[in-house]
Amino acid sequence: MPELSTTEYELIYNAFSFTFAAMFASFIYFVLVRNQVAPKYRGALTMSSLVVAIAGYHYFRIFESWGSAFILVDGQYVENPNEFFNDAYRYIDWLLTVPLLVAELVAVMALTRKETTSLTARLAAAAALMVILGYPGEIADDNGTRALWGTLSTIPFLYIVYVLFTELGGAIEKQTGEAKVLLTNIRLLLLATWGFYPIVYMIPFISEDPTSTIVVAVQLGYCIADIAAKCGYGVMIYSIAKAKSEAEGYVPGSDGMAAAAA
Ligand SMILES: *C/C=C(C)/C=C/C=C(C)/C=C/C1=C(C)CCCC1(C)C
Repeated sequence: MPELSTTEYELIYNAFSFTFAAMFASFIYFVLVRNQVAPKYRGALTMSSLVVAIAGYHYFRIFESWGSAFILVDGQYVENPNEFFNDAYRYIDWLLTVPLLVAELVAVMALTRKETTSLTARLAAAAALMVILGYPGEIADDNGTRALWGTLSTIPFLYIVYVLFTELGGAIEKQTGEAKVLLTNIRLLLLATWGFYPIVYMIPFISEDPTSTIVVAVQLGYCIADIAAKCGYGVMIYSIAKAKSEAEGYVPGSDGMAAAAA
């Protein structure tokens, strides 16, 4: 780890703190709006809540790890010899949340059980493989190793994109009204936000020795991407579930009354 100026150190400190707050607030929101959608879409909302809960927990750990990985010496933050900044939290987080994110997209589409199982299994497996293959490159000291694992990780990534535009594309075409528009948009959001991660991953290729600017850019990049890909995406999943519920004539709160009347 290179030395960081107080501004650089604090920028990342605050970015982690903010991302934690965003995950925490999103969790409360997704839990509160869950009953606004028809029962068959609630599974997707539950997955959104799990994603931000898992990510919030990991951001808290990342935040703590950042806090203890540096010590202030003569106005500069230098690496603490007794603690290291643990990047593994981020990858463990992705390993759990990335498969859930693809699963919630499939869930909100309410396809047949067979289609749902097959799509979820393949997309979730590819997502997990992508994260596992990326990790050795992320922690590598040399850019050759980083490039090798990054390339391998791109293979399952491209598979996901392929499925999103072929099979899932076909299923989106069959949807109607507002839900169809929203589903087309969320697919673009997924592509844009997920596409941002490999770009951030490539920042260290700029130079052989990691400079403080590179460290800051990578951490900040991942924070922004995580907020968009988890909180923003979750809000869109909710909009889709809500639009589909309304189109199907669902009235929020009506299931409680139906149960009471029965
Ligand atoms: C909430 C976290 C999300 C949505 C994380 C997504 C991560 C990726 C799409 C990562 C992709 C990568 C590549 C395609 C190649 C380089 C290595 C990775 C793991 C950064």
